[in-house]
Amino acid sequence: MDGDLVKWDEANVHILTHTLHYGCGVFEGIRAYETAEGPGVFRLTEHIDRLFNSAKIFMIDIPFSRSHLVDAVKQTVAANNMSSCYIRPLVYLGYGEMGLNTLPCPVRVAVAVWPWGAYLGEEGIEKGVRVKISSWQRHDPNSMPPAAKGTGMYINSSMAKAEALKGGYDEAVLLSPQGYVSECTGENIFVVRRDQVLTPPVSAGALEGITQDSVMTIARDLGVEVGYGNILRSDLYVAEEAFLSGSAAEVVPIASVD
Ligand code: PPE
Repeated sequence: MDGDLVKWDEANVHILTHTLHYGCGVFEGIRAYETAEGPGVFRLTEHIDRLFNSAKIFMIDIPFSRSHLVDAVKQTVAANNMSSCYIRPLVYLGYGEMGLNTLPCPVRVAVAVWPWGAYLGEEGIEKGVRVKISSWQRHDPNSMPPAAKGTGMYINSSMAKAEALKGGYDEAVLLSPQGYVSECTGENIFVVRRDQVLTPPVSAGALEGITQDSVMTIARDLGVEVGYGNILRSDLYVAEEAFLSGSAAEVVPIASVD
């Protein structure tokens, strides 16, 4: 936290932490995987770059350099002696001044790590997940910036997730205000049709996923036609295959839609 290693039980914040009240903060979700040379953090630099972009969009000045935060992640993983783990860098506005003006708030940075298994369950990976089109819409880009991974933006995801789970589904698919498929609550979505692989762009309200980019790179390497494109709800119904991607979820097949 803010440059020091802090014991789990002592990693606390004040009740008047600004981000707790107003949701203005940015974060990342990263995984470290077991390798022969110890834990390897997957695409760490890209995640830290996206964290800085998110902060820039919200006008939050991170009081550390990119390389400092890259080191902080590596040190936190090493200090916790885990061969693989999930990593959560969080930039938040601390206790200082209340009220909606974020500019006077102290900017605080923490990196937490914990073991996190299959995000959508082992069964999800093996059999695929059942998804539902949410009755909640994804953010309008002029009300919440989809390119930013902002803490408060996830209220939208959490409502869609709870609705889908209560309805007996595993995950929700959100549509943009324009009616295009945007993404899932914490994952990007891909649709396969006529040997073409498509995934929604940021303009449809999707986060520019790093796993999404890895999937596209691997597809291209395999000679598969892949690209960003607008997808309609009906494209999901007639798709030959569909899947979702994310750091926490990894790559998970979609078994059914609605
Ligand atoms: N869309 C959203 C809305 C999203 O939250 C994520 C990651 C993605 C797409 C995929 O992006 P990437 O991880 O770069 O491939 N969601 C993170 C948070 C999950 C959570 O429950 O917390 C994650 O996967 O770490």
